[in-house]
Amino acid sequence: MTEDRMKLYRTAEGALIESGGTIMQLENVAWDAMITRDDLFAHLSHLTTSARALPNRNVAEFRLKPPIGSQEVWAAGVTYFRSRNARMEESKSAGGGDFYDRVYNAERPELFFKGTPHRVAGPGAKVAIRSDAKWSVPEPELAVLVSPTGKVIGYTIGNDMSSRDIEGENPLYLPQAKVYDRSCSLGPGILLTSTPLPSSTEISLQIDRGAKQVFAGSTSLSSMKRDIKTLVEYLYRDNSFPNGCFLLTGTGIVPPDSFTLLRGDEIRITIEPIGTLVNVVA
Ligand code: DO4
Ligand code: MG
Repeated sequence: MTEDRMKLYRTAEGALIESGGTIMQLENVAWDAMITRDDLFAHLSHLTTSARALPNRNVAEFRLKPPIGSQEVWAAGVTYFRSRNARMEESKSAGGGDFYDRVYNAERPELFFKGTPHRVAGPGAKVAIRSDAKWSVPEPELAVLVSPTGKVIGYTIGNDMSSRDIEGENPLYLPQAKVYDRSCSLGPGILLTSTPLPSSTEISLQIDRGAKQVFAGSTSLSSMKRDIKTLVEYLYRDNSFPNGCFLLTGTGIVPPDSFTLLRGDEIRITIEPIGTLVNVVA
């Protein structure tokens, strides 16, 4: 029977497919060439017929790498009402941030450059907060893998680490608040499905400090104001991605204003059909 979903992992031991509860190893895979195929789902379904099955093995036994090759990472912003409100609040001293309300309601979405592969941390790796920031948060987001032709071919979890005080001081500081070493994490793998993810899909965030949980929250894709296809359409308008790209689709979970990340905090982001992305703050 053909599965209607499978997961693809990039590991230090090679590429793996998880399908129907079985892990299979792919031999001699060129990651970039593979994950930029428009027919990735069909291609992997085909590969599973000849791939080497690894019975009784668990993905957690492998050294997972971020599922990115040479793609750029981009992000959408203010796609949830919660994010609009939080940005307006944080930028009060910079004039009230009515531009966040305007972009929330505008036809054109906010899209910004988030990073290059070397700035991206993988599952279990360290993410960073800026040394000159006083107010840092993770942003748990659904990330989509988009092919060079603009087709959404897979889903993963993204963490858009952000410096809220820098972003709130002046909107022109956004690139500094958003783009720095280890400011993004992706993983644990790429979910491939024969149909788009349902709007009931939940995203949850848990932050632990030592043995204590210091924040937990959740949202669902149904609270996202924008449609993913339209975000991609805007991103690809007059803009080419020869190796495809990853697009983070915005956060709907924002910890209270009194919260900032500290070194050593463990961030767990779960999107049920994809898995859990765990990172510790460096
Ligand atoms: O404009 C600020 C960034 C918004 C963002 O990253 C988000 O809503 O997720
Ligand atoms: Mg974000």
